[in-house]
Amino acid sequence: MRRRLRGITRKIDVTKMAKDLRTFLILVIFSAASFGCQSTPSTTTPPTNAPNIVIILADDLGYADVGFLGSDTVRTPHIDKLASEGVAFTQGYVTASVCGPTRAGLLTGRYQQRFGSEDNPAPYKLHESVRVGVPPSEKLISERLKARGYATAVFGKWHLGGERGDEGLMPINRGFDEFFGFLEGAALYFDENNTEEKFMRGNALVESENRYLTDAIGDESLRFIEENKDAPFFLYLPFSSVHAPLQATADDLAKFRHVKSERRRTLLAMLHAMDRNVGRVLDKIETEGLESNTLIFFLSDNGGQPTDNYSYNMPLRGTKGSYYEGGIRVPFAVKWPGKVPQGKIYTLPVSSLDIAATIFSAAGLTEPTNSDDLQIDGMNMLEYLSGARPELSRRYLFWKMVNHRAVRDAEWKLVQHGETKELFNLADDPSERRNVLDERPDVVARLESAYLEWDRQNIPAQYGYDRNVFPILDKRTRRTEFER
Ligand SMILES: [Ca+2]
Repeated sequence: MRRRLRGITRKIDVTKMAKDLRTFLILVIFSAASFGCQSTPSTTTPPTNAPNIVIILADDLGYADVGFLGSDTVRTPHIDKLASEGVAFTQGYVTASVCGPTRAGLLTGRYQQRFGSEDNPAPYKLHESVRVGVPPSEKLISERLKARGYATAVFGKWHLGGERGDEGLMPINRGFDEFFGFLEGAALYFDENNTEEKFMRGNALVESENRYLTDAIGDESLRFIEENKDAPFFLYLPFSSVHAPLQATADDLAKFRHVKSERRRTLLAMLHAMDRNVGRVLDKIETEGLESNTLIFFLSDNGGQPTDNYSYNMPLRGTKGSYYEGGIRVPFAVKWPGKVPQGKIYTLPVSSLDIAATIFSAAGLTEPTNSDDLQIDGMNMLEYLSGARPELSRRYLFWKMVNHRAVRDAEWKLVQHGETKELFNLADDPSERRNVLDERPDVVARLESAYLEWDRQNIPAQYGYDRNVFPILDKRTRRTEFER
């Protein structure tokens, strides 16, 4: 299997970059404050007609690299079909510019800074008692839906804790009935003998895996849907594609022979493989007659990194790891026939935090009749997509990691990288070319005030890579504790 891997060059094809986005769907606008929701008590009986829920998460897929946002070089027909049959967001944001914290926010529906999961799971932590990952005191979507009677599965990349052997933070102990994939931030796409000791099923390492990882995630998904088609299910699909390492099958590479840059060619082949498997999942849902009762989200966890995985973010400025738009604004779409509009392009800013809020509403967890406050930060898409929540235009969105921070409202965005502050008018300047910090001190003061009010509800980051900030080495070691 490894013999099929191809090498790649380091040259960026700038001409192709320029051509990549045929059109840029214009951005605009707005924001509103977070809010809390109430839920009914947990029950093991799902409500009548409880919808199936699918979250498809791409990894490091940049804003420029889907067909539905205008690219004519990628081949993403199935992802594009999903977007065309639902709502495509032109200003869809994630809560972080790197993998782990975005996932922590996504699966809790809360800003990850609320519970200290501000950085990727890392070897250093603040206190001896810290567990590196999303703390068990936070309830994940999977935990809430499982308590509601859903069948639950995650296939792909976890990156929410447990990678050094803390079993309590692994998927199987976080509300998922099934897990196939890996716990870390990246893995080989071909590793037939599991030499990295990353591929797992449940809580155990697998002996061998001869499938290309992206195809294996698709296979597992089809089996899971087949086995659970008669009960509501929650299927979380965090594909590792198109995160490095750049590895594709010979068949997929052959479809992009015309692309000069070998690295860009490999990226496109990896993306095409993910799209093919998205198509398999969508087809399975359709052929089983589940389409009208299945709520599906697609998004990327952060922007592309053109010098690493060769995924592009044009015309946005910045890359993965940055709070410029290219790091945090991502391809994002939702589909639920009859419940969300079909073929709509939505141009107001929305957040990955809204996914949990929408799911809890769809699954009947948000009736205002009980004391279990979900304490989520997102907004229910079903309300704002129907026009029932006009306050979306007054929303603020926030970002924070180490000494980087950002806040945006309807029109403006304040970015702070270290000591450097910049103000951009995103309505006029979506590519963030003109810093107008000195021209609008009134806007700067308002955004800073909103940020500080938000940050007062956060706790210090609990783990990270900087030993000066996080003095305790996480002594856990992985693997040896695992059964094989
Ligand atoms: Ca990522």
